[in-house]
Amino acid sequence: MKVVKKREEIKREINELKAKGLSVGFVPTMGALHQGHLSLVRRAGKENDRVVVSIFVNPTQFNNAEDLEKYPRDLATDLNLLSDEGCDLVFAPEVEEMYPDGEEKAAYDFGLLTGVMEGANRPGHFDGVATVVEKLFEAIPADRAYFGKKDYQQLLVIRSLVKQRNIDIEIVGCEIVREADGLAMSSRNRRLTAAQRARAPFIYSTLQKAASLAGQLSPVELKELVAKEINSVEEMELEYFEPADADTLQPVETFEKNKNVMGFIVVNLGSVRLIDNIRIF
Ligand code: PAJ
Repeated sequence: MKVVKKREEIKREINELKAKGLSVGFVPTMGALHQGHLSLVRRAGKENDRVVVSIFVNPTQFNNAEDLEKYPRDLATDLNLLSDEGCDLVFAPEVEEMYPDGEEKAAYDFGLLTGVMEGANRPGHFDGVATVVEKLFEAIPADRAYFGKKDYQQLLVIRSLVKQRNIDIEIVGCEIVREADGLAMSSRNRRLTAAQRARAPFIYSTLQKAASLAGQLSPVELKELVAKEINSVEEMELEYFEPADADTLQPVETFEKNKNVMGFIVVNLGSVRLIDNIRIF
């Protein structure tokens, strides 16, 4: 497994593979890797001749200085995990390599997609994500790129980005990987205390409960129920629970037969911000 730090060098490596007729799968990450990330790496390995993973904690997508500072970083362990998975290339640039002219983000227009949820609650977040992903796609002209449905809104934003900018890469959405107790795997889970970790599975069990009651209860009633349940747990504070259309992400006012509805949730557990979602209708 080769570890590369410069954009020019990774681009050369990828272009050499493609010149040999080999397909390349790309998994962008911010490191602190867990089985969720590794499931994307495995899928990329099944569907492509070579796999490249990027590890870069992107400063421009954090709208909270403390979250950026406390974001877990463990490159040595990450490299061991990737090597065990048979990853071929790792791109692990420094901030200055990705942002030689300062940490600036481009302005994008994703329409209604970014007017809700993470777009509304984390101003500038998706401009930061799109900025870095566009730079990564430029440096890593892979055939396919793999994204998790845990960050479902991000997945739709990236699909919109490649369409708008005519980027020739297939975007593959991958299922959420959970701990045995249902908690969605996340790099941020490492920051939970033992007591918080023990409470955290309640987020997913509440989502499952919401899914089982959707239709019987209206979206407004479901939101009230989820807020009451989550806020009753020590140190848990609901940031949002939104029943929304799976394609447009716009909030739904009713459940209707021919409309796919997902429930999107963010919970602050102590100072750790946890995100999850489930198909509810
Ligand atoms: P990061 O949070 O490290 O996630 C990297 C990829 O792993 C994302 O596509 C995310 O959805 C996926 N992922 C994380 N946890 C998962 C889980 N439990 N199951 C399935 N997939 C999971 O998302 C980012 O980094 C950044 O925003 C990035 C796209 C790299 C741009 O900086």
